[in-house]
Amino acid sequence: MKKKTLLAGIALLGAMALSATGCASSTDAGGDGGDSGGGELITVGFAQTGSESGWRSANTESMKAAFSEENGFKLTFNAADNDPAAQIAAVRDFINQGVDAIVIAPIVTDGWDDVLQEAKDADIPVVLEDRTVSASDDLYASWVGLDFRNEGVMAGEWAAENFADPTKLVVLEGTTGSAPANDRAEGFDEAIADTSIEKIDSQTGDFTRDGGKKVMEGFLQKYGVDGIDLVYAHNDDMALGAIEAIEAAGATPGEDIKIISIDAVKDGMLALIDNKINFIVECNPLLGELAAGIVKDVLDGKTVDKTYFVTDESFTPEQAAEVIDSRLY
Ligand code: GZL
Ligand code: ZN
Repeated sequence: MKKKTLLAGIALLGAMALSATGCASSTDAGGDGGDSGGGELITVGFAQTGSESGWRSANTESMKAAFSEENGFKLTFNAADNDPAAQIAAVRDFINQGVDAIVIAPIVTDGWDDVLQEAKDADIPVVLEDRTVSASDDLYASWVGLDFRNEGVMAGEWAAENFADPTKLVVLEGTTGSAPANDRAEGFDEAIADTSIEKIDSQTGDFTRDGGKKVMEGFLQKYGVDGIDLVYAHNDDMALGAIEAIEAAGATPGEDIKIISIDAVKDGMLALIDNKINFIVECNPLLGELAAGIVKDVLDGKTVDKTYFVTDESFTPEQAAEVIDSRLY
């Protein structure tokens, strides 16, 4: 930070000298001319996926609360509207701004090698939160996330225990190419491998309620209500969309067609208590505190682990009813 302040100061003096001679540079000198000159805030650029789901809103809230000025941060926030190219451009912006650290919730796993290398060359540490990337882990300081694969296993094991008879399964997949979509599918498939649950179709609903509804409408048209026994939704928002489609088809979600979902956001838990969803595996979005602590440790030169997993629980309707009033999201 010291080095950057000095450089910014020199740039500012240079620009002031230029403007004094009437040929002011068009660039915004230093960029922090408006800085109150107060304490040394850690400047962090946070590249969020977008605002695709209830889970994402809770995660953004948690991150903004943790990377606050009173906690010693100056946060620049970017939401990339689920567009991987826009998200990479936002990270490039952060590098050009010369922030002290960058935090990313990468929409998809691939395509990160170049920009992460640029951050490394610019001596700006990167911490991943929530999802992870396929790039080598020497290109980021740490990943604060969740064990998506285990979330899929927990969902699949519940299905295996509760569906002994031949069962027709359809899957509402998360964003194509994202770590949670890849890993939740893999974990679930492994857990149902030697059961009589047959996956007849699987399609992405992009983690959104509308996406889940549209895909489920397509499945219902293709197979009919009687042709589907079970839905595995990679997140609650898509499960809630599927519930709308099933009810519009005159069937009863949670009975005629059972639903398993992941996230355990408020709306999902309420549908679970209503028995419209039968089982939910939690995916904890409250990662802000942990991520902020790791950014500080990295900037203090401390050694940090490459991976920090936040634990997930799972809920039946009865368990959801017990905890609903005490949950933070
Ligand atoms: C998982 C997170 C996923 C959630 C979705 O940690 O990346 O993205 O499961 C969200 O609800 O959109
Ligand atoms: Zn998760």
